[in-house]
Amino acid sequence: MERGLYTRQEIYSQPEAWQAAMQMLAEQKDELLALSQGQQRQVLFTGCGSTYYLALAAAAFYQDITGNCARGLPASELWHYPQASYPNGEVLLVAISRSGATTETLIACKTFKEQKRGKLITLSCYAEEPLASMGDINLVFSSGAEQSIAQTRAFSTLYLGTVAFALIAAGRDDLYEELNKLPAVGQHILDTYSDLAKEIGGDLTKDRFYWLGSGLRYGLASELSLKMKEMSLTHSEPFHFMEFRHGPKSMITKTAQVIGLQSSSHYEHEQSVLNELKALGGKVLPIGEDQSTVIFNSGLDERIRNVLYLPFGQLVAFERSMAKGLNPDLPHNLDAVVKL
Ligand code: F1P
Repeated sequence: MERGLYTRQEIYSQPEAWQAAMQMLAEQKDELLALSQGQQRQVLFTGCGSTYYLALAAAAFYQDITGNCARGLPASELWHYPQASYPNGEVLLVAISRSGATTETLIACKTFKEQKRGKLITLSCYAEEPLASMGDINLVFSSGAEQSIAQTRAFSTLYLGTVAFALIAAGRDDLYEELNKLPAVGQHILDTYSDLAKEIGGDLTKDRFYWLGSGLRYGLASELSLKMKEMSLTHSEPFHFMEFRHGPKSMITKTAQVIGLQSSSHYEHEQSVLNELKALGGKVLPIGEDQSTVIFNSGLDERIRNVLYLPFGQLVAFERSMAKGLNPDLPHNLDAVVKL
């Protein structure tokens, strides 16, 4: 089997997977609307590994767009530390798992239901796995299903699902419709920047990667940093942009690569962090709507275009893995699902 075959296909087929997800969501929109019209003032998103980072990104988006309190927590925290995790009163739990079979996520959902804490929505990729029949609503994104161990297509497709759900809950039909434009822009990014991803990922003189993302993008920066670790066994860490000055910048060397998930709303502050790191000798690469190196040019609302940061970052991790002679489909020491 050719090295990286599955991961490559999964990364490049994301636009089609997103399109299929939007079609699937259209069929469940009324059901989601009915559930979100209850008193869902407190929402918890949960998952493990990639889907925990997804929970962080989804919670930030949900709170931003609905104004209701939302948090993202690892499923093991809900299971082991319920008192530190759950607020008082009714909660809407949104559980995310590519496999639908991760033990920690299943236990968190089971105890949530037994303790009658509120309603449960599940997002996963396999209808026949246990999670997909545990919720009050179960969303199955089969277009995100994957052969590889590290999540790429599954992550972005499930993330899009949480974004769509939040827009439904917020009654933002205008932004919901805009989501349909994402696949074409995603395709454009993949077509335009694959060589650059190969150049950045293939430069083995770099020995450390930092992914900067704030607000709605911190969970996404965390996921891209995880991709770098899983696929390419490289030292990699995520930070909020402004946090990087508060200590982590001491790690900047000539062999450091910083990738910034740049916003438009705080462009100046974020760019000044990148400029500072460049002056210290690091390599910087900003991704963003229009004033960056990797440019979306989407014309979409800033809050709904976040999924577009993912394909380029995933490609950098993939290319680094290939350049190191590793197989991105089969990360070191990892299983596709953690079953306890
Ligand atoms: C979550 C996950 C993956 C990770 C790993 C083990 O799985 O942590 O993110 O890459 O190989 O499982 P899931 O619950 O989303 O299926």
